[in-house]
Amino acid sequence: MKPAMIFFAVALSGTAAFAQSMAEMDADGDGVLSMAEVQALFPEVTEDAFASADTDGDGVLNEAELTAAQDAGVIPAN
Ligand SMILES: [Ca+2]
Ligand SMILES: [Ca+2]
Repeated sequence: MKPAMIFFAVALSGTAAFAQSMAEMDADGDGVLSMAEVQALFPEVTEDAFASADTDGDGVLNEAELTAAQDAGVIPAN
């Protein structure tokens, strides 16, 4: 792949660093994070913290909820 094409691919994928972080945390690859997946990396995240991050209450964190929780400092960003 030519360098210009690699740049284009990275630009298309948006925030590459976040995508990698989500992929690393999502152990079963279903695109959302369960509390077990979050706690596997961040044992300090409590059930209450997870619940506050899970704004739609479906029991898992999607990308938007993860980003918001990391911005708010509820879940560590790395
Ligand atoms: Ca998952
Ligand atoms: Ca949720």
